[in-house]
Amino acid sequence: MGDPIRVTVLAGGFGGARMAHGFELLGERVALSVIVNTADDLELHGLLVSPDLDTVMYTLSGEANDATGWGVRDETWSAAEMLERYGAPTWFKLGDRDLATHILRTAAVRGGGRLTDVEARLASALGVRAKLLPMSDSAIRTSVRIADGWLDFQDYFVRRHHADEALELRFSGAGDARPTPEVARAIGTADLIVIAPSNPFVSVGPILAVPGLLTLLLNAAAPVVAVSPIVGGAAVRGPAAEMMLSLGKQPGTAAGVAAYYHAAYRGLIDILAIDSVDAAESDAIARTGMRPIVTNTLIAAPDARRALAEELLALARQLAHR
Ligand code: FO1
Repeated sequence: MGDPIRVTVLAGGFGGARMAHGFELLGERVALSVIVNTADDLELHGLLVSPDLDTVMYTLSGEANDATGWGVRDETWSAAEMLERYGAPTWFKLGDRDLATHILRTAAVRGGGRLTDVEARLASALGVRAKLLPMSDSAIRTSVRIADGWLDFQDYFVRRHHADEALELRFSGAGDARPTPEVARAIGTADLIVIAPSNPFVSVGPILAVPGLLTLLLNAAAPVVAVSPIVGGAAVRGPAAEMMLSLGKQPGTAAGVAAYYHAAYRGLIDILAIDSVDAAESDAIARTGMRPIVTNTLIAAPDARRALAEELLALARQLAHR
């Protein structure tokens, strides 16, 4: 059994967590780092909530609520019911078990700790093997401009059910942010870098907007494989296809994903994994300079997640002539 393959996944919430879980399921064969978007984060009832970090952590620990795609399974809502009685906002639901995460994260960060350090403590307490790495330890927050003005991300995404057309994005705080040393190391030492099937605009975009992070990726020795978040003209979940039109100015298709990533991050992506239903788009994708691989990218079931991870691992070995 050779050394573990060092895999670094860039992930948002839903699709990103599932892709990362596929690699976590490969156990000792993989030394996994997951660089997670933190621009969805919000403060609620005085607590710091990091939805994508928590979705990845719960998914990798096997405790995710797969039905909702966020939070913990077998959750109870006593605290939320009490908050409701007090007239506190409850449009963004925090379950009782989930609250424990926010309480400890908030205490650690308010006490001067780094988000990276508290995430490491929480994740290892839940038995997660992977290194869960916030893209940056300083606050970056996504805002979305819709027809009648700017919205905080969760207002757009949850309160208004991402029903508004997204006309522009802003990542406030990005200018002052830097990749953490752990993020830089995870990119610099990787044998394989995977851009998960997350929303290219509001999940992958903020990660690549951290000053210096894109340069680290462009200079990395490892091949960069992206997995299309759009399958058959639609996102598995969320507004990625609609945003591909309104923000990416590309068709909401797998080929549109390739064209957008090529235009926005030229030279970053070596390989784009698309689903079998989009096989006909391979030539259009190849014309962007990315090598298309056609496989099953619908990874709702753990077996499918592991199979896709296996396939990308085999690809990494091939590319590295291991
Ligand atoms: N999404 C919802 O649609 N409704 C919610 O009430 C909600 C609560 C929530 C609590 C914790 C958490 O980690 C995620 C939560 N999400 C909820 C999902 C969240 O908006 C998304 O996971 C990301 O922000 C987008 O990837």
